[in-house]
Amino acid sequence: EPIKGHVTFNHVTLTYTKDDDSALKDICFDAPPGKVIGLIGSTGAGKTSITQLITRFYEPEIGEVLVDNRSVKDYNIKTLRKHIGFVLQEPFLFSTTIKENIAYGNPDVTDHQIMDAAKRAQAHEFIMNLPNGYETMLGERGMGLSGGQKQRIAIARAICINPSILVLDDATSAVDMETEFKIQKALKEVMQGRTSFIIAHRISSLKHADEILVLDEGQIVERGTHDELLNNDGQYKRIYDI
Ligand code: DCP
Ligand code: MG
Repeated sequence: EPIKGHVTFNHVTLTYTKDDDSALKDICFDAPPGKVIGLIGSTGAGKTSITQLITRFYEPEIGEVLVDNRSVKDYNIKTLRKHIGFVLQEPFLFSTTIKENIAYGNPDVTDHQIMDAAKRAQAHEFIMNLPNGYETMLGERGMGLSGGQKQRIAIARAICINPSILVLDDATSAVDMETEFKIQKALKEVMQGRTSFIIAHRISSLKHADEILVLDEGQIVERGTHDELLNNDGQYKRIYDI
């Protein structure tokens, strides 16, 4: 049956290795379908770990992770993962054609849908400017494309997969401003109607989120909208002022 994409964390604690401190401590939040959750905090704070619990790459030591009010443990893992799309800072690309890269994970997709996804991902134009267009062969890990172009291919793929839950892990770092603008536009398109988790170091990428969770050493130290957090005069405000 379809997944609406309602994600709930109930007192989640995650420990990677027994001797280490917990990477996540008592994390609670509720992300209703279609809402945008921003995750911010210093390196090692636990942002990526949160998203990897949704896909069950890891299991919490304490607490539970729910999708549509049902524990992720009760899902068939393949079914669950089919509904969750990832756009990562270092997108996963294969040495095959651009077309195959966009269609990856979605064998039933048509050429028309591939092109439509690429247009929405702000990728169609640069693809058409390549000598072989959609048939252009990529090298290992997408060699031949810039970081921003690879990201837009990954966004086009996510649009084709049509996931209910979307994770954007640091998707716009390390690109110039014009490219960032194009990627932001593409992301807005792919986030449409999906529960989205935006992980960012820069506040500009997540200030429109419905709720922002500020993480520090595995704990949520502040939460709220951009405006609420600026009024708090806490860690978020300090990141903003830098
Ligand atoms: N960790 C670990 N083993 C893993 C992954 C993470 O021991 N397989 C540890 C490293 C950090 C903590 O867990 O101490 C949280 O790691 P995250 O990757 O979740 O942290 P962030 O995503 O917030 O960091 P960054 O901004 O660098 O991506
Ligand atoms: Mg991370």
